[in-house]
Amino acid sequence: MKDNQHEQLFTELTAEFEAPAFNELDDEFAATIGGGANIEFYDTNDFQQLLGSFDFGGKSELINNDKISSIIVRGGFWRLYEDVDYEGYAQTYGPGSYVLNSQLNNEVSSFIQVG
Ligand SMILES: [Ca+2]
Repeated sequence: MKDNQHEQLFTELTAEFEAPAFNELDDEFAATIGGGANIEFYDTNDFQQLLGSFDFGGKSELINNDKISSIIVRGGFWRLYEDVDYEGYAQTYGPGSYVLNSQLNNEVSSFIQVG
């Protein structure tokens, strides 16, 4: 990579970091840089390994099935389900930071915004 290309990439990343996160529903990995979305999913229980983030909507079958261990909610209310298609054990989360309980830790397969 030439230096000018590197610089352009850095500029783009900086711009993305400063902009409000807004992600396509089918692109769970688009927002691994930046943060600030309404909900963020993390692989670890300490909010360190970002799996994906969303500003609205939901997914009936997560790409990161059975991986989520902690979440940060900045806006709205979100319901996380143990099974795909919004079935099985579920829990609703409002704004805050949460380590998932043993029934959802590494078990979440779908989620949807409910408020
Ligand atoms: Ca995990």
